Amino acid sequence: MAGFRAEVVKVDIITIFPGYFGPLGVSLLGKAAERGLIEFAVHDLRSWAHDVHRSVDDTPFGGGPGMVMSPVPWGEALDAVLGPESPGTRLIVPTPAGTPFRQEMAATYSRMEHLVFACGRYEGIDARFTDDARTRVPVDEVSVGDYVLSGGEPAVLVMIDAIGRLLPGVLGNADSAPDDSFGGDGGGPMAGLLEGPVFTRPRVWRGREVPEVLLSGDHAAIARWRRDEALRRTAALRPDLMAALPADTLDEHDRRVLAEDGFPVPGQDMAH
Ligand code: JFH
Repeated sequence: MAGFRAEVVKVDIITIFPGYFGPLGVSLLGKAAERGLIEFAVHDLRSWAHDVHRSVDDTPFGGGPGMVMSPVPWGEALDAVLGPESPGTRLIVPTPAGTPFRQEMAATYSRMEHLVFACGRYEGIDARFTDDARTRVPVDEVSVGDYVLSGGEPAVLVMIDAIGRLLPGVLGNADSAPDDSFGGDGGGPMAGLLEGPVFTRPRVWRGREVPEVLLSGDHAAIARWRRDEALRRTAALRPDLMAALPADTLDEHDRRVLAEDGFPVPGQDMAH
């Protein structure tokens, strides 16, 4: 399976708010769908409801606030969108109690041929739905951040955006987002760091000048400056990312930049 890429990624989305996914027809993803690189199908969960009111929720066993989504329509909806055999298929269920969604997961998903997103509402979906689904397809319960949304829909838009821009041909690039290998989300020299500031014309705007080094044409000096800025910003805003850097990621220059700005230097003995 290594190096395999489907020529088109099929994306099924199950939701009680199909209208929420209008944005998939716009911008980068809309263009990608027009060009046949990605195929979206949005399904109304209520079409698998059984009563006249097309209800999909019920009161929680054990008590507590709100309502819980019934596994009954969810099970039938999944049956309908899953093919007979499904290697290369993944069911992704947004939840505030899931694995944090990260760039590497976006990259993994961008290499799959079939993604199914299950958007819950209310207090979530009856847990037996994912338990049952796992017997047929790999299931990821995923969180897009430590805050509580009103449902899975905005999380799915976020994930599909991150996945979509990694598909070959979706950005202006011939290959998949090659510039990312020089940024924080690839395997390049800036891996694991936040990006520093970026600039364009005019060279002076409201009295603010673009940093001289960026006009110098000295590519080594520019790369060094960008790394310094990335290090400073990451140390200031994301101590968790600094702590996660592999020990051999920081060279002597990096350590001096951090120490000069008064930031803790990872892996350095602070005792003396
Ligand atoms: C979703 C909702 C659970 C219960 C204490 C904290 C939460 C409201 C489906 C993802 C991220 C979501 C998300 C994803 C799917 C659903 C609303 C769920 C609770 C107990 C309240 C329903 C939320 N990253 N954030 N939110 N909800 N409480």
